[in-house]
Amino acid sequence: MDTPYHHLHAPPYYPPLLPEEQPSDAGTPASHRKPFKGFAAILASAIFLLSLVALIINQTQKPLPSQNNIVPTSKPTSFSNPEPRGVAEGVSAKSNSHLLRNIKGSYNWTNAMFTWQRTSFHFQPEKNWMNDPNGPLFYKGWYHLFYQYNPDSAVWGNITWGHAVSADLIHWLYLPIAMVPDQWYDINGVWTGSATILPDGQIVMLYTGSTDKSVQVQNLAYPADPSDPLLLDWVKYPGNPVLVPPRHIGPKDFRDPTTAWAGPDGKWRLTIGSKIGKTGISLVYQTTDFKTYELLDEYLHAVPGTGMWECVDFYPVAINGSVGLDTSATGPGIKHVLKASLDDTKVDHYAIGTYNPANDKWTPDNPEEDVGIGLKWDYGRYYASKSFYDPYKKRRIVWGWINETDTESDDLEKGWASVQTIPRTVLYDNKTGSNVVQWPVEEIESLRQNSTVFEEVVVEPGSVVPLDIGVATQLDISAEFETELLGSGAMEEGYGCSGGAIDRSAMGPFGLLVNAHDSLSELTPIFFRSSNTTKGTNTYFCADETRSSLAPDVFKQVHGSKVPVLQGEKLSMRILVDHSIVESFGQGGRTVITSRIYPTKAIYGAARLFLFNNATGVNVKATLKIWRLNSAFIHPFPLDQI
Ligand code: DQQ
Repeated sequence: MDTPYHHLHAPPYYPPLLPEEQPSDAGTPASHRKPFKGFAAILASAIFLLSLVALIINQTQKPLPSQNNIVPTSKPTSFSNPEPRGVAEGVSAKSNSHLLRNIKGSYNWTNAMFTWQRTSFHFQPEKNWMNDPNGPLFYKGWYHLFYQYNPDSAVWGNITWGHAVSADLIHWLYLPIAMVPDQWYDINGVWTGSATILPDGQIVMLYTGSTDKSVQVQNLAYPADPSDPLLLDWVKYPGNPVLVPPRHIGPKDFRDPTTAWAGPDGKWRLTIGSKIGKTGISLVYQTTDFKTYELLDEYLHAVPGTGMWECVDFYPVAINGSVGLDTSATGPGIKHVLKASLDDTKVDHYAIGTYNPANDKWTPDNPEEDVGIGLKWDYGRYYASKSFYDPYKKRRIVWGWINETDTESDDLEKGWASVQTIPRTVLYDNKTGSNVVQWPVEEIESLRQNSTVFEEVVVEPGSVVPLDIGVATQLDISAEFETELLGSGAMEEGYGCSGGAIDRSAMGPFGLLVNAHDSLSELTPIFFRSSNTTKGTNTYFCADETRSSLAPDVFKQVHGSKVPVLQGEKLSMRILVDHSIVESFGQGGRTVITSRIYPTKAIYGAARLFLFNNATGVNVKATLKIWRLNSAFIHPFPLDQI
């Protein structure tokens, strides 16, 4: 349903978002100041006129002066070997070299820039490479996160299971590696897997191993000491592998077992992603003991043209309810979400549908919005997500891997790669009936420090308003927008996110500029754009990375999609800014966009926040509450003290 603009590369030089004037100073908190009117309106009109001039000039011209500040260097880059890492091992591209193939040049990164990119409250290891979240679970008072981890380097390879625990999903403590590739059946990597908690509390961990011959098999592991709340030691079942690829499945197309769910006959089921030709499929197995399995003839589901399905996730959601459901829940009032991570495009897609426990088949509610051809789980840099049911707070929580869009050589230089999203709760959206809503877990609010409120700030067409909150690198922003039509409101077709924040139309774009430099030479717009079409009003929620960094060796895209806005709803967004990660939730989490950005100037004390309105036909009135967020101070578990 979104346009395929994600293939577009940012132009090497770009026009300014708005004219390079000093932004109008209207961003004083509501408690201190009233929204600007008289003088500000004149100023805004002047800015608007200038912006029109700039726009006309930009249509016929050439680079922004600030872009010319980039001094080409002779630093070697990793472009000489564009073969994506991991292909030989039987998984697809795990690096981003395919994205960067057409980008020339490299940037003189400094250690200070790299250090600033590290997050303060998102989970990331102390160093080296991380990818998929694995086997999340809640056990004896601790949330456990395992993750694909290379202990030796900042690039994919030698994959082990990193491990961390937290009592609140925010303050994490690193633990020793849980599993390493040390058996013939996983010597090429302890790959992705999921946990199932049996009714008696036993933990069953199933994971994919890449064997000595790079065949993908499924293995069973369990805690060595179930009385240990930290689950420090893991035992690999001596009878591994418990599953090998069935005859009709490629040896490298069989991975990532899901959490198991119990059927009405008491048997457990689990599903494993694969493909037949170009058709993405999800195989279903039944088991009673997790050691022996029966493969069902029918797939849980298959979608032609979607390619290999990785990291399938499958779980129930309540049609009317505000709590999550255990993976085995079925019955009336329940729908099932099927999510697949599409290896070909590196995008997580999902659909909502009905699961029939009698034949273990799932049918999408809307076949035109089937898995892989409809909704994306997150429209930004996000992949390989995995959910789990939290019995403690009765909620379903999903994790996702935020991957890098810089070069491998830069990752090696900075010594780490990738971050996990803030864990998000997932609920069926019973207002629209067509999507889920994702929302940061409530525990993130424990990091909130002082807040600033801005009430009804008017942002006129073509203007930028600084929000006076000081340094803006760790924020939780909640914003609502109303628009006032100036004129008759023409019909417009065809406007979405793809043109980014400089593509002006009557009713957008408008929103916030995060991680923005005072000069506006670096900024990341998170915005709405509505258009009145012959079929009604369409609204898009978008994030434009194309001006997020002056560095040329970073892949920058415009992300986003249509977002449902119901009668009487105001436009609303929530944004978590954590240094180089921006997680944006549109309309209560109906559309979510994660951005990984690499500013060079808008960092440390120079990172600022602005409102902007680049629409031509509406005034925007914004009301915001902005919290500064504390750091989560993620550090090693003091094992020597227990
Ligand atoms: N990552 C794992 C695989 C999975 C892929 C290997 C998805 O099990 O298919 O690191 O990113």
